[in-house]
Amino acid sequence: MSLRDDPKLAASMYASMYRIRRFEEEVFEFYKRGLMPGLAHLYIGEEAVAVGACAAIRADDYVGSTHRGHGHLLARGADSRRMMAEILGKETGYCRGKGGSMHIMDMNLGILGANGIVGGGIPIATGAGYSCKYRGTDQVVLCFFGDGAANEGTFHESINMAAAWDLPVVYIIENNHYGITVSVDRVTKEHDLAKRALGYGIDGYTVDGNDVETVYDTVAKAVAKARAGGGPSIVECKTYRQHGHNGGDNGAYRPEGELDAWKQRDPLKLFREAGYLPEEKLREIEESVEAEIRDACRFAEESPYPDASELMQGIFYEG
Ligand SMILES: Cc1ncc(C[n+]2csc(CCOP(=O)(O)OP(=O)(O)O)c2C)c(N)n1
Ligand SMILES: [Mg+2]
Repeated sequence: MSLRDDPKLAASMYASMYRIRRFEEEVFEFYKRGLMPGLAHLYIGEEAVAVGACAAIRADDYVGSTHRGHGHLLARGADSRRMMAEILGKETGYCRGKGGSMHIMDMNLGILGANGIVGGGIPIATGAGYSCKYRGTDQVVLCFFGDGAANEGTFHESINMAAAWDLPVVYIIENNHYGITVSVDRVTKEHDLAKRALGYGIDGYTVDGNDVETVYDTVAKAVAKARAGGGPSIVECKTYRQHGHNGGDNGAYRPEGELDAWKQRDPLKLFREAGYLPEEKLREIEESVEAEIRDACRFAEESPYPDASELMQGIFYEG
């Protein structure tokens, strides 16, 4: 499929990538002003992964996320106002301000939750895949996680089981080349992580994660297979974290020139250069997203914090 033939999809993908970019830039501003409790793990530079992948699934499918989850959630259609309010700890946020950046979830959107435990989302998404199969639906699960998480035990345990049971899960490795300050190349001898799929007897793809069209096409193929009962796949998206691990990390450990080289391949820049949409259309999208993000920031800042009396409410399941 070429995005050139589908300007509506191209426009929605660009809006989504631009929304994530602008949202994250504002999160960083709040962080620097001391208004955001916790850590700011920014998704800047990785937008094409979440947007390409989420465009390939249906409204009733599921998405599992990570500590770097804002982009996944926004790409899935989460409301930027409630997202920003949650990140600032406000009562109008997705979890009434008690989850914060790393625990946002919304089951109405099939979002199984961001997750502060590296690799923790992989078994949860696998369990959701088991649920789809057990219930006899044709739903699928997208499971996002990082190159660092791919070296956790949960990766092996989950994918081995999903493969053996043909569970409808697409495992998306966001290979942004770092786990905190550690380059993936230093801790992993085989740099194409999707090659591990061979060991599980499933399909594996290593793709350019900054090219939204390639991500979309590859994930769509894996989703179609999973939906038809063909079992899981691994899609490794090579991308780059343009900021430090979190807001307090200036990335001084990166080799000189690395960031600049990746900025030349920035996903939004690549989209613009590909010429999927005329320049006026891109500007129109940008203006509308700017207004949305301004509104989300204002909403979040003006919203109240939860009242102290509800401190212990909604913490444990009280079914
Ligand atoms: C089980 C566990 N171990 C360690 C950490 C600390 N930690 C937080 S993020 C991170 C790196 C994760 O790297 P990666 O999976 O590549 O994701 P990225 O941050 O690059 O998106 C680590 C080690 C944690 N949160 N959970
Ligand atoms: Mg990483």
